[in-house]
Amino acid sequence: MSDSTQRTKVALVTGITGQDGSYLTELLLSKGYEVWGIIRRSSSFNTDRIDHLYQDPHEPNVRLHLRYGDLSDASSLLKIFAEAQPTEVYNLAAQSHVKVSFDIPEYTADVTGVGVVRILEAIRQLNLNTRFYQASSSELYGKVTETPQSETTPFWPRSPYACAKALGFYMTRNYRESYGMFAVNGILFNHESPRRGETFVTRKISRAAARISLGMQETLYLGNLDARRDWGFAGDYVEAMWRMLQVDDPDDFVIATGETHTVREFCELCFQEVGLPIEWKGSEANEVGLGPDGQVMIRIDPKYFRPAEVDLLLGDPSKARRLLNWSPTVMLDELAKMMVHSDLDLSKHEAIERGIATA
Ligand code: NAP
Ligand code: F7E
Repeated sequence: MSDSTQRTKVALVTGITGQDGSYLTELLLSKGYEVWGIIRRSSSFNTDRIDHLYQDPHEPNVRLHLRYGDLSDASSLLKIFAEAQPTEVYNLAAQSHVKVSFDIPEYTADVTGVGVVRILEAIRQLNLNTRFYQASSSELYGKVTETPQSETTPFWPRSPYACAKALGFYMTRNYRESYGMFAVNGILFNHESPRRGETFVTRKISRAAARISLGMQETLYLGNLDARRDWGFAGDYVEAMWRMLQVDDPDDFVIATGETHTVREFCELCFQEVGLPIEWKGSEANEVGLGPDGQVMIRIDPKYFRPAEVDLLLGDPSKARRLLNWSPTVMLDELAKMMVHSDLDLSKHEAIERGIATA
């Protein structure tokens, strides 16, 4: 394939309505790209995160185009890819919740795994001169065999989600090797933001800390407090995705902060930020997080435990630092503050709307 950097930049983003899709689209539009986004049909609006980027399709010089499609439907993908003629494709769409993947394993395998094959085939069959980014995940390391984890660490997936991502990872690499496609895997460790879905643990915690401090919620129920994650900021990580498609030689990269922290520590940071330092009492399923007046703010609910857990993730981003000149700008302290303050604003706004507070 010839060098796509010679042509007008046209990016196609799947999962554009998600956390990363929204930040990536902002970045690409700021760099002058024309962006095509695939949204899936839903019975209610699912475009909250990109509404601020909406452009009237009837206006001249529109640079954001949205089309309905689904990763489970090859025909919709072929049609949109043929219309957009992208020079860069970012596959961010997925059933991305690890715990949910145990409940809907077949659907997760289809969308998160086979969906990647459908995209690679669309690119191949249409003979598109494009560069392809696959959203691979640190969940691939699962039951880790070494720490920190790098591009050479073996995979040991621990959930249907991770197994589906393994298919996507190897298919991406295989199309690179088989057809000379510019196809890369970003092995991204957890990344969060005020736009993170509310059922992922960081957002669940920042939102609860805000609401408990405002008297809008009594208790936060969590699962495993001792899981360790390498959490970064989504805004930093979409920059790395873009950089991966600008290098001369396609390759796979770990993107991480190089620090690991427990869920428990993230709770402490968020509740401290709203003036409710936590005292932990008890153990295992009976452990509770008490507030300054002895009130129970956090309880354990075993329904949030996973059939198989990923205990420890810590990434080594040195290859990305060296070859992409990428490094994280936001570490955990600042990330927790950013998320809590955003959730305080949202919760205050909601309280005013519901008539339980005044402006
Ligand atoms: P997210 O917020 O859950 O967004 C997922 C996106 O995929 C949403 O736009 C969703 O649409 C879309 N989607 C789901 N099923 C689809 C289908 N069948 N067809 C088309 N679109 C579909 O995820 P994220 O945090 O932005 O993550 C982006 C990607 O990176 C995902 O592939 C995720 O697995 C991967 N990843 C994430 C992390 C992380 O820490 N965030 C780390 C490593 C890898 P709706 O808005 O309609 O639901
Ligand atoms: O869980 C523990 C849970 O759901 C983190 C996805 O973006 O990152 C994400 O996957 C940890 C786990 O993220 C609750 O057991 C405790 O150990 O926020 P999470 P995840 O599973 O790491 C990877 C890199 C991806 O690729 C995924 O797409 O927190 N935990 N209590 C809890 N988790 C949740 N969700 N809810 C709890 O109540």
